[in-house]
Amino acid sequence: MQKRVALITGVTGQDGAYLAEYLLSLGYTVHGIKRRASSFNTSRVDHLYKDPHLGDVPFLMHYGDMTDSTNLIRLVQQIRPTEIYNLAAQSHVGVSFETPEYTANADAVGVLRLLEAIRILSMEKETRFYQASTSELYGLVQEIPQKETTPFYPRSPYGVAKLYGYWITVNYREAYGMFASNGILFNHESPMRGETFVTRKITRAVARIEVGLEDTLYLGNLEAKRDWGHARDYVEGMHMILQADQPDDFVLATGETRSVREMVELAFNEVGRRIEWHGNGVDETGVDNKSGKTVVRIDPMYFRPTEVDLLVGDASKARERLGWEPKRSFGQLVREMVASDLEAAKREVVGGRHSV
Ligand code: NDP
Ligand code: GDR
Repeated sequence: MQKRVALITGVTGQDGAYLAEYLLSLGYTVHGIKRRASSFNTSRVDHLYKDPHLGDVPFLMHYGDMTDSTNLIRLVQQIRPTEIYNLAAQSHVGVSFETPEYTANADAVGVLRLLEAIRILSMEKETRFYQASTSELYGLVQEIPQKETTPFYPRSPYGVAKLYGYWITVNYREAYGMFASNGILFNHESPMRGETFVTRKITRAVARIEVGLEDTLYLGNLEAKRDWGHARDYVEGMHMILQADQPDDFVLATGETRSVREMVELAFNEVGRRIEWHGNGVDETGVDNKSGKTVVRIDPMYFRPTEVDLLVGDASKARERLGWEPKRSFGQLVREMVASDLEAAKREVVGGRHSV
């Protein structure tokens, strides 16, 4: 059998790390692109990495950037991957309002650069391409639940950039016969989720409040509803999408939706605290029944100029054609995230950096 070689852009991110681990477990050689930073930024994949000086290692990392086509062409030429997973992106919706041009460069034109690299190198027939598309494409609610045929109406510079990424992937598939597929993934989380996304921000704050490192969790819109799954289930879906007989576009989702408010309540419940809500709008507060203290407050800074109110996905196509189904429940996800953050918070306390 032909050696399977994967190239993952965004390997240092949440999904990149889980996907690298999964593909290595299947016997792939995995190459990842990491960005140059002034400090170490590979903590999510350090456990997979072995010094290449030791000999033939299955996991290698290369410096690169989605904004540099010379770099992307050279890497694709050197690695000659059989599968490319394009996960690299400025992935924070809120931040995309602050850095719209950079977001478009990395998240939209970056996709084009990679597809062109495949084409310039005449690798259309040997390389399969996965594009990390998103439920943010649906944006303003047009249909519930959202599926592959639901019209798109993105609501942020991030969503608009990802819309280009989605369509350029479809276009290169149709124009050049490339095996290029979109995974339209609804939100997926884990203990490795970035600390500024709302689920991780909540579970981390719950843990730090519990051990006395912090007093208050500041949030924006509590009413937004999301379809939250577990990242481990979703990276397996990405791999399945590239193993299909034909390239195509697939929604991956749990089919359940919950508000940010419900997420807050559930996370605090994990440490035995029940939240009672008082007041309205930006003056609303969450008081915990254990301490009697206000532990949740609203900060208007976290509201977005345009919001996506409700996401809930229908993954029937992926279930029927790929046999994909999420295995982990929302309750399990929240429990795992709170437990992991609690362990980290306790280590910080024991480490003596804080007196509590
Ligand atoms: P993360 O933000 O955790 O990871 C993003 C990765 O992209 C990081 O490795 C980051 O590097 C890298 N990156 C950012 N900009 C560049 C650039 N210009 N050049 C090279 N690399 C870059 O995101 P997730 O793992 O959560 O998501 C993976 C992909 O899936 C993203 O494209 C995201 O938009 C998309 N997506 C995510 C969903 C989710 O719920 N998680 C749902 C649907 C889609 P660094 O570590 O240096 O910052
Ligand atoms: P999202 O995730 O925008 O859905 O994008 P995020 O966790 O950032 O927001 C979810 C919802 O929570 C509301 N919210 C807050 N969000 C953040 N980050 N911080 C807060 O303090 C806060 N308070 C309320 C938001 O307004 C929003 O409604 C994620 C990213 O991973 C994208 O890359 C991916 O494409 C989509 O999921 C699917």
